[in-house]
Amino acid sequence: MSYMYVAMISLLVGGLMGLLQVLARSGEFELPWGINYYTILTVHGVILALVMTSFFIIGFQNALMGKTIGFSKKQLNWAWVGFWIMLIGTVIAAVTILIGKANVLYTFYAPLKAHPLFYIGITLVVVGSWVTAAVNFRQFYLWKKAHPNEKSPLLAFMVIINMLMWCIATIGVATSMLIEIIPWSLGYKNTINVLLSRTLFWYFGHPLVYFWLLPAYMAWYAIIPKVIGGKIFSDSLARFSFILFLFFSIPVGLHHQLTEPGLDSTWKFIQVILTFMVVIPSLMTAFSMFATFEITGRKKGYGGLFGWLKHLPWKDVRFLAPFVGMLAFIPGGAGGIINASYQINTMVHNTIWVPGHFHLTAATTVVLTFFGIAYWLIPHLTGRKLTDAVNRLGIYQTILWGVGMTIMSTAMHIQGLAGAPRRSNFSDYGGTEQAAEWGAYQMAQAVGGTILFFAILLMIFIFIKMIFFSPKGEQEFPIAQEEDHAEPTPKWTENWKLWIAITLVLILFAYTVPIMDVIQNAPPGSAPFDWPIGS
Ligand code: HAS
Repeated sequence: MSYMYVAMISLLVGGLMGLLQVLARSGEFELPWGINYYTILTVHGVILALVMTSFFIIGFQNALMGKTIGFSKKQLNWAWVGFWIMLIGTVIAAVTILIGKANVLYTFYAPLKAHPLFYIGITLVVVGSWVTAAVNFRQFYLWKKAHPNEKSPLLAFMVIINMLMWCIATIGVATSMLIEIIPWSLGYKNTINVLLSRTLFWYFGHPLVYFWLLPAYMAWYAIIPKVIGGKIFSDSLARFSFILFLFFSIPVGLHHQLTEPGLDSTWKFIQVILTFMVVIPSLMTAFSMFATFEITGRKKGYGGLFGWLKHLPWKDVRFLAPFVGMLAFIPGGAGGIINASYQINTMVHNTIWVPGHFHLTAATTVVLTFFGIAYWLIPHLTGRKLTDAVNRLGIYQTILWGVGMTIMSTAMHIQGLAGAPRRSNFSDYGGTEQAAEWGAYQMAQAVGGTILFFAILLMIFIFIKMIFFSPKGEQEFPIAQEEDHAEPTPKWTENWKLWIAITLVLILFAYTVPIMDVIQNAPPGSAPFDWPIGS
C-alpha cells in the first residue's frame, strides 16, 4: 500500500502538470508567475513516467510475489529498505525540479545540465529498485530450492523476468550517471560525451517501456482470465513471450536515435530489425487474449463468429479498464511499428506524434490496466470490498479516460504528421502557414487534456473512497488456473542461465561496436577517459 500511496500522489501532481501543459500549448493561456514551460514538462515526465510507474509496478509485483511465493520477515525488512531508498531519491529529485534547478526533461539529455542532486535522486530511485529486485530474486531462489521439480508460479516467473530485464537495463543509465553525468554536474569535468550519455540512456530507455508494459501483461495473462470466469489459455505461451521480451527489449535502444549523427547506420538498421523481433511477443499476447476471450465465451455457450464477445463482463471495471487499455494498444502498437520503420521515423521523430504514441501505449494501455488492478488490489490490501458504487464510478472513470485520451492523442498524431514539434511551448513561428495548420489540433489537445485531468481527479476520489470509506471485508486476489487440456509447460522455460546468456550475447552484439565508436570518435576532453581530471 505504501507504494500505492506514492503512485497516487504522483498521478495527481503529474496530471496537474499535464493540464498546465496542454493549456499552455493551446496558445490561449500563459503559465502564471513566470513558471518555466520546461519545469512543468520535466515534472510531468519524471513524476509520471519514472516515479508513478516504478512505484506502482514494484508495489504490484511485491503483492504478486507475496501471494504466490511469500515473504519471510527478513525479506520484508529488505523490501522496506528498497522502498525508503526509492522514496528519498524521489523527494530529492522532485524538489530540485520544483525549484527550477532541473529543467532537463525525463530523458535528461546532455548537454542540458541539472543540479547534481537531481541525478543523485534519480540514481537512488534505481538503487532502491535494485534492493527490491535482489529481494525478489532471493525469494524465487529459495522457493525453487524448496520445490526442486515443480514449475514456478507463473506470476512469480513473470516478475523475475521483468526485474532481470530492469537490472540489466539500468546498468546503462547507472554507468552514464556515475562515470559521466554526476562528475560533470558536480563540476569535476567541463565537457561530456553527449553521444555516449544518450546511447547509454536509450540502452535503458527502451527496456524501460517494457518494464511498464510487462506488469500490464501479467494482469492480462493471469488475472483477467479469472475476472471473466475463464482460464489461462497457455502457461507455456505466456512464459515464452516473457522470455522473448527479456531477449529483445534491450538491444533496440538505437531506434530512438535513428536521426542522431555519429552512429553508424548499419547498427541502427540492425537494431531496427531487433525492434521488429520485440513486436512478436506482443502479437503472441494479442493472440492469447483473443483465445482466452473466445474459449471462455464458447464454454459459457455463446455461439456464432463473435457471439463470445457478449459474455465479457462489460459492467465489471476490473475487466473494462484493462480492456480499453488493450483496445488502445492496437493503434498504439501500430504507431510503434511506424516509429520503428527506419525511413518513416524521419518524418515522425521529434514531432508531437511521438507523445501521441506514448500517451496511447504508456498512458492508456498501461495506466488503464494499472487502474484495473488497483480496483481489486487496494481493497484486498486494506481489508475492504470493491463496492458497486466504486465499480460504477470506475466505469465512468474509464470512459472519461478513453474519451479524453482519444481526443488528445489523435490530435497529437495528426499534428505530428503536419510537422508540429514535441517538447515546445506554443509559438506561431512568425506567423508561418504551417504553424497555423496546427491551431485547431492544439485546441483539441487542450480539450482532451482537460477531460483527462477530470478523469485523474475522479480516480483520486475513487482511491480515497476505496481506502477509507468502503465497507470492511475480503476482496478476492484473482489469479487464474490454466486450461484443463493444456499441455504441461516444458521444463526448458526455466533455463535461467541460458536466457541470461542469450540476453547478454544479443546486447554485446548490438552495442559493442556502437559504444566503441562513440568513445573512440568522441571530441577531446569527453568523458569517460580523462575523468576525473577534467578539461
Ligand atoms: Fe514506443 C518512442 C517503437 C511500444 C513507449 N515509445 C516511444 C516513447 C515512449 C514509448 C515513452 O522505433 C518516447 C520516448 C521519448 O521520449 O523519446 N514502441 C515501439 C514499438 C513498440 C512500442 C515497435 N512504446 C511501446 C510501449 C510503450 C512505448 C508498449 C510504453 C508502454 N517507440 C518506438 C520507437 C520510438 C518509440 C521507434 C522512437 C520514436 C522517435 O523517433 O522518437 C512495440 O512494442 C509495439 C508492439 C505492439 C503491438 C500491439 C499488440 C496489441 C495488443 C492488444 C490486443 C487487443 C486485444 C483486445 C486482445 C503489435 C497486445 C481486442 C479485443 C477486441 C474485441 C477487438
